[in-house]
Amino acid sequence: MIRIDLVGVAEYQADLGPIEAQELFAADGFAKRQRDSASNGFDVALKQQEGTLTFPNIHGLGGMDSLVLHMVGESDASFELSVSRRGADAPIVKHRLKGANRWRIPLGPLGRTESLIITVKRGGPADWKGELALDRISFE
Ligand SMILES: [Ca+2]
Repeated sequence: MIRIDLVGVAEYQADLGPIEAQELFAADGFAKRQRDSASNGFDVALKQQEGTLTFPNIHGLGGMDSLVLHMVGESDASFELSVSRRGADAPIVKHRLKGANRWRIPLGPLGRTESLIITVKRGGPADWKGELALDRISFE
């Protein structure tokens, strides 16, 4: 796929294909990491107990209702995932998940443009050993 960058900084186009996690607008607790097996050669790895990733102004979401997370990591790493709209107090969803996987997270009907914050929190001290990273996100 040829990716044509039609949007500027802090703007994403969800209907053109997956959004690379390393193209995030802002991150806290995550670090960009080079990885040959990752989509486009990079992912973002969680370096602390908890981290957030901000993707503002995601366009092209009309008719979509789910976020798909392409995670990388240990199969037994458990974590809490929450997805929020930027500026909102309460998350749209909060789930306990386990393992690196492709997770499809139902969010309910999305507006044409959304600004989302993804929060990942490790399950506990035992989960510190496992690596946990996000390669890319997409919407369905
Ligand atoms: Ca990637």
